[in-house]
Amino acid sequence: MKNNILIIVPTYNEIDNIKEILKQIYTQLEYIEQNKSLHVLIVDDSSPDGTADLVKELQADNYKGKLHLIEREGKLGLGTAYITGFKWAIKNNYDYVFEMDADLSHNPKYLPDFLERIKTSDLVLGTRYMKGGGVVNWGKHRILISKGGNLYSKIILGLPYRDLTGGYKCFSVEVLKTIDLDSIISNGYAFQIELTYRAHLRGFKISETPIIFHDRIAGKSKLSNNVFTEAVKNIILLRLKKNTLTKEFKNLSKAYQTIESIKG
Ligand SMILES: Nc1nc2c(ncn2[C@@H]2O[C@H](COP(=O)(O)OP(=O)(O)O)[C@@H](O)[C@H]2O)c(=O)[nH]1
Ligand SMILES: [Mg+2]
Repeated sequence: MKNNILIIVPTYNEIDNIKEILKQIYTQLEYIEQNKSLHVLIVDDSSPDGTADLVKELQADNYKGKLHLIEREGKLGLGTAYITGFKWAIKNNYDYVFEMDADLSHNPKYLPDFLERIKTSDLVLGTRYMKGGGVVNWGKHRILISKGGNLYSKIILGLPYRDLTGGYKCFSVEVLKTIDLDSIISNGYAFQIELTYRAHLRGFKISETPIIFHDRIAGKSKLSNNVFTEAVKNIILLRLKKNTLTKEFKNLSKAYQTIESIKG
């Protein structure tokens, strides 16, 4: 059976990176396409540097039918960019959905590792803090924020995974269909943690694959201090909502059981 894979890449001012990331993704294509189809969806927030125009050129010239673009009106945040992408992926019947940054921090050479692991799990997390993983070119300050954020969320939410803040992930589409995407509260730094927490509470099998994360060379980071404040607050809010989230899940599985019993 052929699997349809979608890689969602959110962009804001990534004109210096977009061509190269697509080239690297599609270099993996030869390997992957033997039994799968691979498409990329760029979600661009009206980047003033013209990222979307370059994507349109590439759509016409290099990647006909394999490269898709959603343009949003203004910078609306990373989380909602992904939610827009997830809904598009569900509507268009993809089986596996990746999250990947445009700035070459997430090396496409790891795509086959994710695809191997997703065969036996529902969500695969690209993990920096495990054997074989790592971070290159990040200052001490950024490493501290990342490790601190991980430890904080791990303790408060009681999650066993080693890298909760990373944004290189592969979802089986069933996970995205099960999560109530419209009720996600985080848009910035906490978005990745919230998605994993919700998948975990819903009992999905989550596995980890090592990645080496390189800091961007071109363009600027869009992380601002208010996304950290959002993260600190939202992790607590999510913990407080745990019972509601779990109950929602129980109700959902009860509904499924009822449907199954009617069917069967
Ligand atoms: N569509 C969209 N993409 C964004 C937004 N903020 C960041 N991105 C993209 O999300 C990815 C990660 O952002 P980045 O600034 O590299 O974050 P960092 O690696 O944590 O410093 C990059 O591909 C950005 O272009 C946003 O508001 N909207
Ligand atoms: Mg980055």
